[in-house]
Amino acid sequence: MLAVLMLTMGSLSCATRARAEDGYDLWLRYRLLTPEQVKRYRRHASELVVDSFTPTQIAIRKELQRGLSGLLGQNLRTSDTVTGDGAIIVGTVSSSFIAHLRLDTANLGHDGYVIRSVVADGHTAIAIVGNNDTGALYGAFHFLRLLQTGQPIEHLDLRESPQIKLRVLDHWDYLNGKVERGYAGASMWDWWKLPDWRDPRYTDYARANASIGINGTVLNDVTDGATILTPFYLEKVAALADVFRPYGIRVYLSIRFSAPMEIGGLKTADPLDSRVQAWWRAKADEIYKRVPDFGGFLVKANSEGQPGPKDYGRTHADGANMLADVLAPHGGVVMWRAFVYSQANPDDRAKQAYNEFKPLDGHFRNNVLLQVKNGPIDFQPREPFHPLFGAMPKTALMMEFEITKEYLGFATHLVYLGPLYEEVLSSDTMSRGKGSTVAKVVDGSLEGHSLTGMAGDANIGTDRDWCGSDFNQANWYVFGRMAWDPTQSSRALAEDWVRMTFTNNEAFVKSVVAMMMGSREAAVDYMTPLGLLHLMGPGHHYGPAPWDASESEADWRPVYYHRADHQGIGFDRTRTGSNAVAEYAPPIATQFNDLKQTPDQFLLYFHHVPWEYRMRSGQTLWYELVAHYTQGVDDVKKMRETWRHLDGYIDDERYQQVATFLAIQEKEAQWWRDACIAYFQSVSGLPLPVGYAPPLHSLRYYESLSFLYVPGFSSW
Ligand code: GCV
Repeated sequence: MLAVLMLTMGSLSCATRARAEDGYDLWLRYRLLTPEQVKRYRRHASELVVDSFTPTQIAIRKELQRGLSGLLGQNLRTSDTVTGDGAIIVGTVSSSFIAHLRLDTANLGHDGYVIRSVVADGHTAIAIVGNNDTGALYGAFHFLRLLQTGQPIEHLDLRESPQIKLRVLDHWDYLNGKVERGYAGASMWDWWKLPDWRDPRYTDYARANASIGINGTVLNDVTDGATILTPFYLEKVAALADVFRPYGIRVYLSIRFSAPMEIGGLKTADPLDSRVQAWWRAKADEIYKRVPDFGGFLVKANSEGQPGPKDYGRTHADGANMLADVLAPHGGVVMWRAFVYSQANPDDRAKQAYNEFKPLDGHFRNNVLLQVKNGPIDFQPREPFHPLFGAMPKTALMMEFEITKEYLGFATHLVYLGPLYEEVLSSDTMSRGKGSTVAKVVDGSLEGHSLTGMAGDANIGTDRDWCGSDFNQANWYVFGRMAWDPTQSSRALAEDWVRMTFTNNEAFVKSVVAMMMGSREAAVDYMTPLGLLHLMGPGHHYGPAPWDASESEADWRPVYYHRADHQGIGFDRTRTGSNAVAEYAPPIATQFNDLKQTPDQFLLYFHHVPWEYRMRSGQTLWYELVAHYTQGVDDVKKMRETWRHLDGYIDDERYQQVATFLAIQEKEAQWWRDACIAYFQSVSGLPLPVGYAPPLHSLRYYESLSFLYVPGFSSW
């Protein structure tokens, strides 16, 4: 009997462990620390002192209890006074209990916090004090992170406040449950069961976001239609807002510009029409009645077939301002997307958003943010920064990054996006002299804007691990942390994430961080090196198709972008070409205009270059192209090798999945390399450089591949 019981208990604990390590817990795993750490930390975490019972304070308490009991293996006493050494005191600057500690909390900033080692009532304690409840929540998560990553907590004196005001996830989720460019299952929002059933996953989603400072969520896709604005759905939206509120997260909605016609019975959506304005005003009032802290609207207008103000001969500013006016009395904002280009316009697609919006600088209301993608084309593995950054000083520009890996290998490729975000944010626009970085445009400091924002197109779905792979979680994580402070190092954030998600084992951390940091460059190399971009398969964007000219529109075709011919390759955007360089500040324009000064990584983005051109390395362009493609594949092989050596450091389930996904990545990297080399060789007519293996298959084979039901493509 005892044996049976032991067996059952054994398999139970295995089952529990397996379930617990399926990635659901993200970076909030709170597993028991080492005995030495537990001993060291327990002295500082014996009781939890709180004096308020707001929903956020209750959430803080729950999180600290959950975190500390997991990490330290002991439950915390809760009390309203300090009874001995080792108390953790949590509150806000407005609490009299906190005031009594006499901490310097001046100029803490909205949602800021301090974490200080203090003496309270004669006992040593740690005070976590927020400027408001949400700040205290952020402080609590920061405190837990210190323990999770093995930091000393003996003499704490930390002070933090977000550098960017709106830190938002944009979900490209449809009401029918699909997720555009989603590789992690279906939409998390179970619209059908809402508002009654509030899946506990919504709370865990809010916890995860709050732990990295995200304070807004746009629930639906920018092309989702108008139905979300009907009362039936607004009631459901309100239920989600209720779940997220204690975690400091506001809900926003993507709206369709033609909603007054689609669900309002009007004959027009002209923003200057008074009936249209009245309809939106009433709609805004209705929303705020249900969701008093509603954040506002996200709008994709006159872009890729979406309706917009230009349908009525009005400008983007007319459209945005009309919506801004109805939201302003409630404190809401409009996030108006600058991702516009038109196939009717023969000009270089890279120039079109700038040409459209630059003249509108200074024409937007002060509750409008112009949401600009990081690069001028569309979230490619590498693009130069968008020329609108630094070019519209009188407009609040918010950054839009893509977290979901539409162009970077979907769920399976290990590509850590921190270096991409960091590269863009640290780019110098030179718009106000040296040091005018994109980060300073986005955090408002360069041009004196207080309304600031950063949006990330989410990679989250119903998959148990949320993001389709364990390593994709790092991209959600790094987005949030960089939105909090856009000057942070992607390496340091990768390290935090690895420690919290896997283990503090130094050998593991070192190897995995190095692997993550090199992963984006590897993907650039095996997909689109030397400034190439947009070489992927049509529509679904899966795999290589540099030959493809099947898309209906010229600027959806890879051949539009690489322009390879017998002489050379690349898009001439110099002054004698499309002159896209002129959209950058003069010193940058001069640099990019000059073939010799253009960094290799942007070479073929700005120049059409002969195949035999001598690169900085002394090798020809053709040689370098083949070398980069090959390097990308070799780097993935090295990543697999690194991972092979890490067997045993973490749970088997996550280990095996990463190992298998890396094998997929190697296979697909090889495919990218071979297909691209086969195609470009067919155009250049040049022999492969000595020492480089020929593609595994013929060009015809690669061209013959076609794929149905690729995930994330909404048109199936
Ligand atoms: C939401 C790219 C993507 C689309 C996306 C669009 C956008 O074109 O492929 O899926 O649509 O960007 O950002 O609006």
